[in-house]
Amino acid sequence: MSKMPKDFLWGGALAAHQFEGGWNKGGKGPSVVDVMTAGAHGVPRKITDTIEEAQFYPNHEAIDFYHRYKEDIALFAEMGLKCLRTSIGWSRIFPKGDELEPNEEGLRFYDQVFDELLKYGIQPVITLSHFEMPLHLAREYGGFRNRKVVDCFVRFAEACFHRYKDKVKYWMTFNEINNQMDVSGPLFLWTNSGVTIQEGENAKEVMYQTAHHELVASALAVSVGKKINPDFQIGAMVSHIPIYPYSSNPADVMLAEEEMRQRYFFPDVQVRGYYPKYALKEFEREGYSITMHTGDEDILKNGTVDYLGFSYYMSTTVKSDVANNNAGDIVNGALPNAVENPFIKASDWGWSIDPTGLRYVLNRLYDRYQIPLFIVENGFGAIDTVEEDGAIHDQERIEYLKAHIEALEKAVSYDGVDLIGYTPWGIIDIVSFTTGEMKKRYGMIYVDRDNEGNGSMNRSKKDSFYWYKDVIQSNGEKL
Ligand code: BGP
Repeated sequence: MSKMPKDFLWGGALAAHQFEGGWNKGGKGPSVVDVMTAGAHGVPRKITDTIEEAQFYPNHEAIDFYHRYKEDIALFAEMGLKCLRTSIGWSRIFPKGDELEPNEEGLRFYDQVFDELLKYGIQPVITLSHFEMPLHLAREYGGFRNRKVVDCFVRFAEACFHRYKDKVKYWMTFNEINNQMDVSGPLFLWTNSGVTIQEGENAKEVMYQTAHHELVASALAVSVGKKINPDFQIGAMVSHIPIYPYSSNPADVMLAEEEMRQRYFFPDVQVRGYYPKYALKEFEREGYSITMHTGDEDILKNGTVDYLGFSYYMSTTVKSDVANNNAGDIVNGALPNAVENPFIKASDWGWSIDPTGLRYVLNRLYDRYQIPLFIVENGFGAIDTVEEDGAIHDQERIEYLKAHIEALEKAVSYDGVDLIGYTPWGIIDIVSFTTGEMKKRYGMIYVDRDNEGNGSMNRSKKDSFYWYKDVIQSNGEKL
């Protein structure tokens, strides 16, 4: 008897700008990601001023799914995927972002992709904005700091909902909308493309104002979507990294509780439909002046989500009596009191490996929101070795995924959590978002391409490809 519901959505996760390539094909306009240089571990990517055609940008060609989508989707079907989470490139549909009519060629590309997926019985699970925005909106409008961009986003959402209303059921509005809470790190700028903080402005106040516009845009999109197809399931999507207290010292426990507010603020608004009191108290205490229009409260209340999608990679730990010793660490940058957790190991990129944390998070989120959850990212970035015979024995990745699937199965079968599906991140090797590298590989399908863009682009199956195929076929019994 399987622990998992028979209709559990075993899938894989991707994001347009990290694998499609075709950055200027089919009428697509430049996206903010198209001007992001490659970085490295601990070396943040840079956003340049202009697109240098000649200069290699990892996202320009990525793994060329744009031209190879039939081959790749056939491989996903061979794995037995029930769904594929990916995103729609906003600037494929609205090249500049402020046009009134969408780009037909861009819409047609996704028609072809979704039809190919559905041919194999693979459900598209679609994120509207996965760290992407047309460069024009970022540069000329200043991103979501400008309320006018709300209208541009809702127009983009409406065009997608109309076009794909019979092909896509599961949607999400913004990917990891909560990354911006870390206003000190580069994630803030990436998540909030185009937002600039002027001399003397308070970064957090700017962030909350920008966030308000995004939260209104998300809620409006939900309301519009439900009118187009009441069967749509539209979710929020957050990066959820639990924060543990280092000890039973009440100061550590309370610090962890307070820090968790930066993880809960966005889903609190998107799931419940109103600002939590702790945030209003912060605005009052810090003297933040957030411009909200009359009617915004009703928009938020009427645009609550149907499920909560989240990414889970790691946990973090805080200790109340240490100074900021994680400055510059992209993941812990926002946690000035972050310390190593002596009970768990980390990956080569410093991301802690904590499968129990996934069961913990599933319980905390389900208790807090009492709506279905969807793990839309989980994975192990690593350097893979191609053997002489072409085999790729990625046993570490298999162990990581096996342990996390055991944890989610316990949350479902033992704790009673309502979980829709599980889509491991990077089902095929793609460009790493934080570093712009190919060498940080998540895939169960290898792509012959390196950080400099060299390689045949040929695809090959790693050991994890066959392992995951068995997991899906056995509905999670055979791990
Ligand atoms: C999440 C993003 C994904 C993906 C993932 C892995 O935050 O939603 O787009 O990039 O992180 O991160 P990376 O690719 O940097 O290893």
